[in-house]
Amino acid sequence: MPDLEALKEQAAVPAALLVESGMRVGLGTGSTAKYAILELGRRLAAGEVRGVVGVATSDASEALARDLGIPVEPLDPRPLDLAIDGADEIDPGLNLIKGLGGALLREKLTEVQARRLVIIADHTKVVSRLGEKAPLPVEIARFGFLSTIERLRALGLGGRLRQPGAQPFVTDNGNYIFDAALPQAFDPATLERQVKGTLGVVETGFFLGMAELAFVASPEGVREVR
Ligand code: ABF
Repeated sequence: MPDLEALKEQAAVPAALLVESGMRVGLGTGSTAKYAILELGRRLAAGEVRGVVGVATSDASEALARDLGIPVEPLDPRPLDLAIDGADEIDPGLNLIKGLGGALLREKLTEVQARRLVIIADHTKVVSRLGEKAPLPVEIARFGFLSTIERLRALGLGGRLRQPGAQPFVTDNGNYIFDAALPQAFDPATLERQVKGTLGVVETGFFLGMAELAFVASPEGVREVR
């Protein structure tokens, strides 16, 4: 059994090495992105880079960055030089499913503004088609959420409201998440349009055509996927 924590760190470190002085960097969310933030904090503290500013994709990543002394600014309309984030699934064309960590809306808002989106992952995230292992997280408004779920089911999507305990999971934006089970065969771009066009849907976890590069770590080493 490979040590997944070690692999996450091995994927994250080369991505953090892409950060140069003066860059504005999108800081991802999740257990892999955490290692990129840690490495960036280390590089800033060591004086390897200066004047780097982070734009965080979650309250948790913002808190971690601030703890490490990385200045954090809110997202504004200026482009980001680079964003580094994890993913739940990566297909051969670098299309992604994200959002099992619950931060998909802020991630997409941030990463769409990045000149380069670099994904970091261990090898278990690589799939031959999206939906192979993970559901598609869909962020939906709380108001009328049962009606929204009915509309999603009418598109042929199975799945369930994310509810880890007695109450539904609530995102940083105050919304719920419907984890949609994807059909065997579908066109991601078409399904993205249909789901996004559904009343009550705020955003989906499809990140299609956004990533430029992925560092994928396996027991054999770190592979670059472009
Ligand atoms: C975020 O973290 C998400 O988009 C994705 O859901 C998740 C991956 O988390 P981990 O690296 O912990 O597997 O980037």
